[in-house]
Amino acid sequence: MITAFLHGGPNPRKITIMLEELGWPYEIELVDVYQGQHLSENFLSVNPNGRTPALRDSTPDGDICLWESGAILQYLAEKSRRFLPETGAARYEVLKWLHFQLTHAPYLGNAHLYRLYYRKAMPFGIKRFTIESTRIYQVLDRRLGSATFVAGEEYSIADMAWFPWIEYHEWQTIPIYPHGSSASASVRVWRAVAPYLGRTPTSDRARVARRRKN
Ligand SMILES: N[C@@H](CCC(=O)N[C@@H](CS)C(=O)NCC(=O)O)C(=O)O
Repeated sequence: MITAFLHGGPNPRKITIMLEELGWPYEIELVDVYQGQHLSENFLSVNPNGRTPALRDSTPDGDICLWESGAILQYLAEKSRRFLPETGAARYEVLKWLHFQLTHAPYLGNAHLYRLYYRKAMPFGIKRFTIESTRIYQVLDRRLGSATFVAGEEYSIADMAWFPWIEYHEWQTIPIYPHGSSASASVRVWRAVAPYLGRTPTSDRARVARRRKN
C-alpha cells in the first residue's frame, strides 16, 4: 500500500495528480503545516527535511520511503512504466523539463509568498521574483507554442510538476488570457499557456477530497 504524506500546496498536488492518473489505491496522511505537523518528530522520521510531499510504498521487499516531489514522480513513473519513456531522447526531454520545474519552483513560490506575507518588507524580493517568474512563463509559453505538452507530444510527469504551479499564476500576478480574449493591450497575453491549462488535469482535487472523507 502507498501512503502519501500531503497538505494542500502545489508540490503535494503533483503527487495526487500522478496517483489519480495511475488509479492506484493509496492512503493520504494529512500533514498540517499550519499546525506545524511537518516539524513533528513523527513526520521528520519520514522526511528529515520537514516538507511535503513524502511517500511510503510498503512492498513485499520492505518499505520504500521517498521525499522531494521530483523523486516521487520519477519513482511512480518507473514503477508503473507510464508518463516517462524508459529510454532514449524522449526520456531525457521529460527529465529536463521536470528538473527545470523543480529548480525554478522557488522563484514562482517566492513571487507569491513575498507578495502575500511580506509586501511592505520585501519590495526588492517581490520585484526580482516577479521578473524571474515572468521570464519562466515566457520560456514555457515559447515551448508550448511548438509542443502539445511541456516535454513534447506526450503528457508526462513534467506536466504534472508544472501544472499545479502555473495554476497559481494569479498569485504571482501573472495573468493568463487566451489568444483573442478581451484583455487590454497592456496585459500580457500568454497565447500558448492558456490553452495548455485547459489540457491538463483538474479533477484530482474533487477525487482526493472524496477519498479523505471515506
Ligand atoms: N523541493 C520540495 C519542496 C517541498 C515544499 O516546499 N513543500 C511545501 C508545500 S508546497 C512545504 O512543505 N512547506 C512547508 C513550509 O514551508 O514550512 C519538493 O519539491 O518536494
